[in-house]
Amino acid sequence: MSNGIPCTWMRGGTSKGGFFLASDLPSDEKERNAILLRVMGSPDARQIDGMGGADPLSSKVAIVAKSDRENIDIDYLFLQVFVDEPRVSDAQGCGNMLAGVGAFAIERGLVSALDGTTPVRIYMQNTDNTAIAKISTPNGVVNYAGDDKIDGVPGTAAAVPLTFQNIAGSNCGALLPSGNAQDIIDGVATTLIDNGMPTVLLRAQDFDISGYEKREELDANESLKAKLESIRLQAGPLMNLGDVKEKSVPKMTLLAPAKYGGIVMTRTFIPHRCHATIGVFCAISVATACVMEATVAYPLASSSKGVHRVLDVEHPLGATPALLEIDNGTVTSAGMLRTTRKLFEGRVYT
Ligand code: NQM
Repeated sequence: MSNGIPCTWMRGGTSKGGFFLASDLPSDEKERNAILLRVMGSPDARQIDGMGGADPLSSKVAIVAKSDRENIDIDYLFLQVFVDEPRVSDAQGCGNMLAGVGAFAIERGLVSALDGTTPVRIYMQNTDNTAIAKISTPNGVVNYAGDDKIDGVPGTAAAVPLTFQNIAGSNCGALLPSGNAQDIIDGVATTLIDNGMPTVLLRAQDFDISGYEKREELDANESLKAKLESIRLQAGPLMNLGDVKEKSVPKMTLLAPAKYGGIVMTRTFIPHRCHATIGVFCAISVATACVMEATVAYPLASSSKGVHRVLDVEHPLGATPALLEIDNGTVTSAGMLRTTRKLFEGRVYT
């Protein structure tokens, strides 16, 4: 590996990380993970000896390959490289990094671009689900510039609309994996849900916080984090995830009434640090719970109506709009608008 590995650094949604062709990395998982730890500079809280940004949201990897599945263009494997632990996990997907995958695949010649917009059909290996990303490709060339804005990212860029089907139970096997809309854990009412991301929903008020605190304030609240971790470790087996001590799922989302006209306010631990915004699939899971009557989210959520709903899931830096299609009270498909930006292309040295 002394000649380096071809790699593109991209922002995908509100996250950022390294995008690799699968063919440029070893197929042996242990060998691959050792390389990715070196690439990011983990384990080290500052990731000073690597490309990682000392934050779980900028210590992410997308591995992309041409797919041989029917009606699918590319396979996408997401890996979370832990910042201060020597661990690489494929236990979750990532809808933010997903926003960069289509553009990367076109630029690296895995998908032929159309003139205008190119739909890229993506198989998400982590969850065995598919997504369609629509990439702006005027004259058959990827265009990153545009007028769309997502909260948590300065400026504007070209929209990357993402759509998903059948993501209920993506990791847990069922939308409500415990079979209940509410479970009491450590005396606290929770909703355990997976509509794309295993998520534990909790009422902020049950932890004597408002749910409107800043990310830094929550990250410094050790007693809150200890309570959340105790609940998380018990929720793992109830969500069919087994022992989650060393996993980045389930995510822990604290809810409060919306403050800016959205559906609900959130603060999400992923799972040990508070997210700067909220993940794509996590927002979809939260929005889904907001329209299900028996969940802990429902009484806190603003009301919403219709078959096609845009539910603004509020977070520390604004809101993430989850697009839900609802048939007879059941969420049948979901979508989200993201943007992406290519930051750097070259070789990364290990
Ligand atoms: O939920 C962070 C992110 C994510 C995941 C995390 C994500 C999703 O914002 O789909 O995008 O929850 O670890 O990148």
